[in-house]
Amino acid sequence: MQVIATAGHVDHGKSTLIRALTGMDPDRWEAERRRGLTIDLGYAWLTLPSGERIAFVDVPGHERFVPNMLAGVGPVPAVLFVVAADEGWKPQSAEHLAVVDALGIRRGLLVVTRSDLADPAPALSEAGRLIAASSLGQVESLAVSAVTGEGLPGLVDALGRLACSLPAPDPGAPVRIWVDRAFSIAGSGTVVTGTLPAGTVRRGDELVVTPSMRPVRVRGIQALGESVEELTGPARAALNLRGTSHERLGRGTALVNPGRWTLTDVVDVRLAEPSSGAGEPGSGPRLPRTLSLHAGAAKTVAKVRQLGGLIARLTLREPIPLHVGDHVLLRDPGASRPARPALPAADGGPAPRPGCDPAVYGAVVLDVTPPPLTRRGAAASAAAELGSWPDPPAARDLLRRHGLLRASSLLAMGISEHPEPVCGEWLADPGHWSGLAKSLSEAVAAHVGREPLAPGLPADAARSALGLPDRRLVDALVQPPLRIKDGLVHIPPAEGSGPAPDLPPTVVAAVRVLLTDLAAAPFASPDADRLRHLGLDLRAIAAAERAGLLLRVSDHIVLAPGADEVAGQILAGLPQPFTAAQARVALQTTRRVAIPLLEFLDRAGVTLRLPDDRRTMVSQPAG
Ligand SMILES: Nc1nc2c(ncn2[C@@H]2O[C@H](COP(=O)(O)OP(=O)(O)OP(=O)(O)O)[C@@H](O)[C@H]2O)c(=O)[nH]1
Ligand SMILES: [Mg+2]
Repeated sequence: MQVIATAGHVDHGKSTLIRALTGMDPDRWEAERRRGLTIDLGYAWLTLPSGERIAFVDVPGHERFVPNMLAGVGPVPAVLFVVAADEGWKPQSAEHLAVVDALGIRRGLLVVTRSDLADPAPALSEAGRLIAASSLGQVESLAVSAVTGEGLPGLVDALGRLACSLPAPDPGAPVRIWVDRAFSIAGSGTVVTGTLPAGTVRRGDELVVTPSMRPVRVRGIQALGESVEELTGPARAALNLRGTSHERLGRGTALVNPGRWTLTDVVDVRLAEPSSGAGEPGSGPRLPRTLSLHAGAAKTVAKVRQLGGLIARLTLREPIPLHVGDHVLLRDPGASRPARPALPAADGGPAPRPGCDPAVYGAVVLDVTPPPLTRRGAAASAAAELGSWPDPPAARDLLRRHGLLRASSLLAMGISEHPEPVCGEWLADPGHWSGLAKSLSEAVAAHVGREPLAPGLPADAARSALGLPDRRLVDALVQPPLRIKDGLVHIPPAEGSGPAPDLPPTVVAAVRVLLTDLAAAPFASPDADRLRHLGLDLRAIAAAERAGLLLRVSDHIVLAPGADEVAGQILAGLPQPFTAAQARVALQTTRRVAIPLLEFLDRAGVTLRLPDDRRTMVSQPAG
């Protein structure tokens, strides 16, 4: 099954066309039939010659009912865009196209109706040009008359081609049925209808109703008037539910797989680029502070905080089940619209994008659980970070922002691919994880300093010192030379360093942490900040040197004992004589360390500085 929504200005013949195609009247209400005006969504379906079935969601064109239109179009992958031959492009043609564009809908047909009343050619070319500039791009277009039947067989063929061209979504995708009607049938109980964009729902499934997250059981499924055991999206579905009354369900609620969606009332989004001429590229449109937010068939109020560039934080009045990468639509219901939409320049200049409707903005969700923006400058740095994310964001991007995430949280954000967990189901950003390892060493060293006689830092204290959400993360962070025993994290004395009885335990602990750093990068001497952080002042360094725990190359450059010999061996491998720059590269260090180290080796008689500032080894090591 495919699901296609209509779109187009009021009275342009959408419902009449659906009736002519399907033989079913999408205007369900007596008031709609009496007034000849669609007020709410209508439903009808058609079986194509190929056997493929198309469910239509017929939307109202009247300006007053745009929210109903949005609920119908929100979850569908394709539209039937209707323009009347005798009226041409009208304000809600423009607004509906802006909606389609903001939602990122990429497939559709242009149908010029009422072609028995006027020459369809001008409407075909005008609408075709405007639609081509939207997310729909070039679409197949044709003229029909629902009254004479002219063009309808061609439309059925075009629908067949459209249906074939639509991507088949993953049948295993998480289920999110956007409810558009809920009622009660005597003898059956609660029934809801809605659009299922992707995934599979089966009889007997347990789903949860958002936003209450109350579980419900699927007692029965109907699709296009027939009972079925299971249904795969895209589809229109009518579900008979156990465990709830229809009053709890209504348009805007959704039925979702438990654990697969994040019910959220704060999201960070990337706004669609403003249309050409409406600002610098990459700079955001100026949005009102409060807008309606539409996602699927749901609607709520969003407070908008623009963080910078195209990035904004939306705070929603009611929570909605969302994934990273979802398209949402923001609309200013109060904005006045031009009586006549912008037309392409008479000189044949580029058509303005339909997004230039002042009242409709598209946005893509980047983060469904964004961290609070409390620090000074947090908004600007969030805008810079999120502005650089790809579309759609991946696990790596979210991990960089959040540091640590459970695989299940990531799944509820809509991301199933992720790196190896660091422990259990915890995933970590590599940079954040090595920072935590460093903080743990420091916390242990500081603890030894405060309580020299204590056997180690309790893992729970380490967890809270590092602000970790789970104690098992402490265990995973403990790596040599740190050890964990009986729930205590400690640093055993380094092998061969021997006892240093005259050194205060704070210094011993700090030096052990330093030596851990140096084990990984032997010539990356800690900088002044790191030394201060560890509480190692000049006196302490001198004492540690006397105890043979450190090699002091200069006042501010300290390395592990023996680093000078290692440096000598590396430098002997260079073509002689060598420059300071060559030495720096060979030692994989910075100028800050290389120059004092070379001077140290000069003083020790290992290297000789030549008049041209190059150096040569004084005595090559044997072998
Ligand atoms: N002559 C002629 N009249 C048509 C044709 N299609 C629709 N109409 C008439 O146009 C009027 C509006 O048709 P609807 O189908 O209700 O239009 P709509 O787009 O569904 O209107 P809303 O749902 O209110 O936005 C009706 O009076 C129809 O009879 C057509 O192909 N030819
Ligand atoms: Mg209608």
